[in-house]
Amino acid sequence: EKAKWPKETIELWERLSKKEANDVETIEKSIVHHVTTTLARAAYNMDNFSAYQAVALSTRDRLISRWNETQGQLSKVDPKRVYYLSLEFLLGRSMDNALLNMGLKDKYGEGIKRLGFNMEDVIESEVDAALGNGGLGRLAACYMDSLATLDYPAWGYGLRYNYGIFQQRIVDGYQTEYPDYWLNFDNPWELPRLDISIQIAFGGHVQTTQDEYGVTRHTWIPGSSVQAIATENCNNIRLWRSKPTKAFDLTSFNEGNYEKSVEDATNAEKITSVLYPNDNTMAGKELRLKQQYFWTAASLHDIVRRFKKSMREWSDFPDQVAIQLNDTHPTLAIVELQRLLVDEELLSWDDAWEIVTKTFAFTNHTVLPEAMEKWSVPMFEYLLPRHLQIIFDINLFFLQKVEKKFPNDRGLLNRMSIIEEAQPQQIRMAHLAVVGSHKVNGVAALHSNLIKTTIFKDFVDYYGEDKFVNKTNGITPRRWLHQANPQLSALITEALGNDKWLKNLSLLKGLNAKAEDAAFRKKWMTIKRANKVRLAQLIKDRCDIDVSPDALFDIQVKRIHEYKRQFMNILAVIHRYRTIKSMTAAQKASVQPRVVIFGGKAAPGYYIAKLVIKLINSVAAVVNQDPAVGDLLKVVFVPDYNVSVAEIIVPASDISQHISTAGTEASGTSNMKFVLNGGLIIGTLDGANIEILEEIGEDNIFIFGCMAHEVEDLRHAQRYRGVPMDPALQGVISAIERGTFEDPKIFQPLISTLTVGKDFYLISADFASYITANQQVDAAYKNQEEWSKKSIRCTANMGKFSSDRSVKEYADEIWNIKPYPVEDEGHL
Ligand code: F55
Repeated sequence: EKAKWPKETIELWERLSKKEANDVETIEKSIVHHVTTTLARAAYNMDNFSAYQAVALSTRDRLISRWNETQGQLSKVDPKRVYYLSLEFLLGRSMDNALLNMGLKDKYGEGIKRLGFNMEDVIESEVDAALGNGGLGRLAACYMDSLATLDYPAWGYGLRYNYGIFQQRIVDGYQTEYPDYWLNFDNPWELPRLDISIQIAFGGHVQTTQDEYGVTRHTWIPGSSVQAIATENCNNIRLWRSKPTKAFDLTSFNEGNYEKSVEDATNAEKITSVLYPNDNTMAGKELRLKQQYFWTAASLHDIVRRFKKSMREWSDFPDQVAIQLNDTHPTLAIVELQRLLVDEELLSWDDAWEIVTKTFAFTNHTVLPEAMEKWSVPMFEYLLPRHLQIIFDINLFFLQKVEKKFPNDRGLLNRMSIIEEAQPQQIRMAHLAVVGSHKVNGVAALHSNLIKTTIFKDFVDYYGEDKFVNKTNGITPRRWLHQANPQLSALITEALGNDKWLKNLSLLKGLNAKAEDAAFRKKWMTIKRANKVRLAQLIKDRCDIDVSPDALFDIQVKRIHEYKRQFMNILAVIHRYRTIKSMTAAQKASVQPRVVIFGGKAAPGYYIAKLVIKLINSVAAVVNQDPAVGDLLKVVFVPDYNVSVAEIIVPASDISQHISTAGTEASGTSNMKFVLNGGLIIGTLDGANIEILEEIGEDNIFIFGCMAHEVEDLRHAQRYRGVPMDPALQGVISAIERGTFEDPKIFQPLISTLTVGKDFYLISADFASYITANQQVDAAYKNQEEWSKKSIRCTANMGKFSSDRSVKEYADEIWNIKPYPVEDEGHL
C-alpha cells in the first residue's frame, strides 16, 4: 500500500516517526505525558508507584520502537529461527534492566529527580515477574537476554500465569504461602496480542476412516476447546493465556444451561491460572497436563503459521525452525507436530517423523528419580486420545528398531520403552523427548556425563555418543553484574578502560593483573563492604536483626531441598555455636565473626524441606540473643527470596554455599552469580562447581566432600555395613534432642533422615570435611589482603559462565542458526 502513497504522505510518516530524542527534557515530557494521559493523574496525587508506572510506560515506548524495527527487518530476511519452549520464565523486574540496556538509566534518573522522585525508590515499586520456580526458570530468562543481545532470531514461548510462585512469609518460624497475584496493577511490560488467538482442543474421541487410496486416516473429534490468547513482551517472549471459546459458551447457553456455561468458562480460565510450585518433584496433576498441552499446541500452531507464510515445502521445516525443549515439560510438542503433519497435512508417518526429529532438541536438568515426568495412560487418554495413539505408535516403531539392533533382549526393551508397564501404565516423558529429538544435552560437564551413564545409558548404546552433548549453563552479566552491582561494574570498566567486557565476558581476564595492585584491591573491598551494608539494611528491614558488615557474610540461597543440604549447613552452624559456647574469653577473641544467611522457598507439600526452614529459624532465635555469642555468630533466614532480593544478596557475599551431594545438582547457576561478583564459594565437586574450580583455580575455592563416583559405594556401605554416624554430627543431633532449640519433638522427622543406613544425601559422610572446609574459610578470611586477591581472581576468571557463551554453543552446535544484526534506521 505504501507504494501507492503520494510522496508527501510518505514524507509525513517518515518525519513523524523519527525516534524521540534522548535528552532529559524530552524524557521528562514523555514521563509527564504518561502521568497526565495514560494514568490520568496529576502531579499532586503522585506516589512512587505511579512514578514507576509512568517511567515504565515511557521506557516501553522506546523499547517497542526498537523492537518493531528489528521484527520488521527480520521478517524480510525470514531466517531460521529458534523457539525456546519453557513453562517457566523467571524474569524478575524489567525497568532497571531495560534502562541500562538502552544506556538511558542516568538520563531517566536525572529527569525523575527533577520531577521530585528518587530513581532507586521508583525502581523498588516494580513487582517481580516470578513465573518460575528457580534455576530452570531463571536460566530461560538469562538465555532470552543473551539471544537478544547476540541478535539471534529467537522466540520464547511460555504461559502467562495469573499467579506466579507463591510469596513466602515466616510465621512462628514456619513457611506459610500467599498467592502472588502479580497482575493486580496492570503490567506495562506486556502487549496483548488480541489478534493472535488459537482454539485448543481437549478430550473427545478418534475417528478412523479410509481415504480414497485406501490409506487409514485418523481424525481427532475433540470434546471441548478453549482459546489461547497471546501476550508479548519486548524480550521476544510470547506467553499464552486461556479464555473460554465463544462457540463453546454458546453451546451450553443455547441448551438453556446458563450455570454450566459459566462453569465451563471458569474451567477454561483455570488452565493458565497458577504456576505449579514444585521444583525437582513431579506432581502428576491433570491440570498440569492440560497446561502443557494448551501451551505446546498454541506455540506449535503459531510456529507453523509463521512457517506457512513463506510458502516453502514441509521438508524445509527443520531448515527454518529449531525448537528447544526446556526439560520434559514441553515434550507434547513432539507428538503435536507429528499429529499436525500426519492427520492434518497428510504427510506419511516416516516423512513427518523425519521432520519432527530434525526440529527438536531436548535439555535435561536433573537425574533425580522423583523429578522424572510420567503421566498415567488412562488420564492421558481421557484428555488427549489421538496423542496417546501417536505415542504408542512412536514407541512401537522405536522398539522395533531397537529389537533389530539388539535382538532378543526383553529387559532392554522394557527399560527403553516410552511406556512403563505399571498399574496403571505410565508415559515416560524423558524417553519420549530423547526419541523425538536430534540432540539431548545436560547443563554442566559432570551432569552431561552422568546422564549418559545412568538415565540414558541404553539410549547412548542405541543412538551412539554424538546425540548426547554438554551445554554448560551460563548467566547474563548485564543483570547479574552490571545491574545488581553497579559500583563493581563501574570499577571494572574503569580498570579495563571500557565496558566491552559486558558483551565479551572473557575480557575480565584483564583484572588478574589488578590483583597485585594494592590501591585497586582497596577500592574492590570498599565496594564489597558497601554491598554488605546494603544487605545488612535489608536484613534489618525484613527480619529486624542487626548484623555487622564487618563479619564474614556466609550465604546459602536457593530452593530448599534435601539434596541441596541446607540441613547440613544449619547442623554445622549448631556445631559452630556449641564450639563458641565452650570457649574461654581468650579463645573467643580469635574467632572469626560470621553471619550465616539462608533464603529460599520449600515446595508447599514438601514436609521435610519445610521442617528445615523451621529448624533454621529456631536456631536463629536461640543463637541471635545469646550474650555468650554476641556478634561472633548470627543466623538469618531472609523471607521470600526472589530475583530482586537475589540482586541485593549476590553482590554482598564473602562466601556462599553450593554443597549438594555430589552428582545431584545438575549445574547450579547462583554459584556463577556469586563468583562473578567476587564472592568465594564453598562447595562439593558437583555440577558447575567443578568447572568453576577449573577456571578460577583451587586457591580461590573451598572444596570438600565425596565425589560423584564414590556416592554409590558410600550409600551401600552405610546401608549394609552400618558405618556409624560422624561423632561431631552426633553431638549436634544430641543437642537438638536435648531441646536446645525449642521442643525437640518438632524436629524428630528431620533427624530421622540421618538414621544410619537412611542418610541418602550423605550428610554424615561429608560432615567432617565440611567442618574442616569452613575452618579453612575462617582462616583465609583473616588475611584480608590475600582474600581480596582471591576475590578479584574469582571475577577475573569467570568469562566462561556468560550465558552469551552458552547460547552461542547452542546456536552453533544444536540449532544451526546465525545472528542477524539489525541496523538502526532511526525510525519508529
Ligand atoms: C520445575 C518443575 C519441575 Cl516439574 C521440575 C523441575 C523444576 C525446576 O525448577 N528445576 C530446576 O530449577 N532445575 C535446575 O535447573 C538449573 C538450570 O539448568 C540447574 O542449574 C539446577 O542444577 C537444576 O536443579
